[in-house]
Order: sequence, then structure tokens, then C-alpha cells
Amino acid sequence: MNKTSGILLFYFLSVVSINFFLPVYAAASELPSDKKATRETIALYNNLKKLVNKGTMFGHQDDLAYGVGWKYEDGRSDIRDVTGDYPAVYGWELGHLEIDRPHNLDSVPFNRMQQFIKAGYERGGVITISWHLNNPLTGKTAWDPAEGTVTSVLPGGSKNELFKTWLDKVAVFMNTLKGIDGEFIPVIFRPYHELNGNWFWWGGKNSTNDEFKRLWIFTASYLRNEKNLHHLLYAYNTDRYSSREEYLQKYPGDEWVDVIGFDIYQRNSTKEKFIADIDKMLSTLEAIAHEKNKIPALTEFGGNLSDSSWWTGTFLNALSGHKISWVLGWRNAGMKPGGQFEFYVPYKGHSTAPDFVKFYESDKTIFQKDVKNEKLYQ
Ligand code: BMA
Repeated sequence: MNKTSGILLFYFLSVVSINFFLPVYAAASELPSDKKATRETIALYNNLKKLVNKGTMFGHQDDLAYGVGWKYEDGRSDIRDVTGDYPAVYGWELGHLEIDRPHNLDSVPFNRMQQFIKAGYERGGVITISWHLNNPLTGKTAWDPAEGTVTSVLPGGSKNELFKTWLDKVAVFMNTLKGIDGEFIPVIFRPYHELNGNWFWWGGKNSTNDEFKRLWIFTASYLRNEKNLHHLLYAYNTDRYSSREEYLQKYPGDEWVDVIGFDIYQRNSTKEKFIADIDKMLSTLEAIAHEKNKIPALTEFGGNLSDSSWWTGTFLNALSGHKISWVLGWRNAGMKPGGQFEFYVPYKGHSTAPDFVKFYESDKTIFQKDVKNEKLYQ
């Protein structure tokens, strides 16, 4: 072969191989908002995007820690008691980590939480973490909407230094989350949630849109660039909302967000109204997710479980026709010290348990046995 034909052959082979590999490579290598994300985090991000076409993962807050009538029993879960299977998504909460408590605001010890997170991950599940952090200005709870709190934590504010120490503690916690091969466990971090509500110090009328965006970007860039955390995906999430404009009011920008979601509780809504509300909000969310190339999720929900067919009659109905990555039922606290009985998913013997089994068996829902086969981290 002379030199010219050698060059031509090389050129030909290069073009063929680039065209052959490029689509596969491109599809598998889309990066999340953190361009330095770890391999497993990139895999999770891409796999979650694919999985929405197959179904919706079911998630539950504090699932492995306690349920109605029990606490810290090895391997137990209310979802498992009812279906024989664990959820696909595990929600955990960091509130009070910032004030050095050994357990969170709902009494879950942080060292147990680390073990539960590892167990869920090893089973192929997805981990999402919220943070009801105290008000850094007043030292009171997350529900203390004192004026000026958000500006106080931003650079130049009186609580910025304190606030950075709180973020340092989040970073320490996140850095303890490792799989058996020493890899970091990807976490979908969901700070400053229900951000259009007026009940938390960060949200609604308690911050201007600009202040909230600065808070978000300060947090994400501090964790990403100062603390070198590259195993986080970021979830931006509102409460109920009525329009695309309202949803995006405090949106910090595509480079800081991977998942978009909203929280919804049925409370006194009728079945028909609740279905219509969810349907409308999911449609808007999916349109935004499509446009911005983000992952849509129902980041918290709670329904009217006095209706024994709520799971298939209301919830599955509301989800039908939608492509949502996951739904997360809030915590099964059971009887709380104040006398309130709180739960959002059925427990053994509950009147919605048989209907929940039908919901579990639906082709649309994904629990742990299914999600394991998806190998979300590869
Ligand atoms: C609320 C309730 C509270 C809990 C808080 C933070 O919705 O479940 O009991 O302290 O979430 O997890």
C-alpha cells in the first residue's frame, strides 16, 4: 500500500468508526449539571432519563428506619410488609445535621441513616435527600420565616460564615456515603424544597426570586467547587403551582439543576379535583423537563387514604399518561408525640393495602425488584 492509499484507508476507517460509535457514545454520556460528576452519577442521570419511558419508580421517606407501629427492625419496611418488595427510591432527611445533633429532626440517627442509604444503594435503589435546615439567622426551625434570613446567609451577610459551616457538615455527611468498592453513592439532593410556599425561611415571599437563585447557586457551587462533591444531582422543587411562570420564578438556571419536581398533598381535595390538579401540574412539569432536558419527579405526595381504592382509583389514574421518574410518599411516622397520626403509604393490615398491591403489580410502577435489573449505576 502506498502512502496516499494508506492515508485514505485510515481516513475511511476513522469516519466509519466515528459514525458507528458516536450515537452510542453520545446517548450514554450526557452530563448532568455537574460536569465533573462521578461515573456512577453520570450513569444514574442517563439511566433515569431512559427509565421514564418504562414506568414510574415508587419511593418512600424514611422507609427502612420505621413505619407505623415499629422502629429500627432489621430489613423491615412498611412497603415490604405489604408487597414483599422494597421501594425503588429512598428519601432521607438531614435537618439538624447542621446543629450537630446525632439524629435528625424526625429522630433518625445519622449513623443509622448512612447504613440505610448504603443498603438501599446496594439493592439498586435511588437515594434522595431533603434538608429542613434550621433558620440560620434566628436559630429556630426551618418553619421560621424571619425577614432577611436569605440575605444573611449569602456572601457579605452576617450568617454567611455560619452557613458555610453548615454546608461543610452536609459535605462531610455526603462524603461518608460509599459503596462496597469505595465509590461515592450518587445522591439526588433536594434542598430548599416547596420553594414557592411561604412556610420555610427560604421560599415564597420570604425571598425575592433573585435572592433565592443566589442561595441555590451559592449552595450548589460551594458543595461542587469548594467541597468537591461530584456525586450529587440537584432537585429543584416547588409545592402546588398554577402556571409554568410560577413554577420557574425562582429557577436558578439549567447548569444548577438536574431534576425538577413538585410536592402535593391531597388534604381536603375531592378525588376528581386532586386527579385534575396532579394531571395539570404533571403536564406542565413534563413540558418544562422536555424543553430543559431535565428529569421530572413527584418529589413528595400524600393522599386521602380513607378511600380503600385510592392507589389505583385516584393515584394511578392521575399518573396515567405521564412520564414521571418517581413519586415519593412521605413518612409513615405513625402516632407522633403531639398526638397526630401521620402516614402516607399503607402498612400491614391497612385498608388500602390490597389496593396498593394492585398498584404495585401495575406495569406502570417500578419497585426494588424491577429497579435492580435496570442497573442504574452502570
Ligand atoms: C413534615 C412532618 C413532620 C416532619 C417534617 C420533616 O411533613 O412529617 O413530622 O418533621 O415533615 O420531615
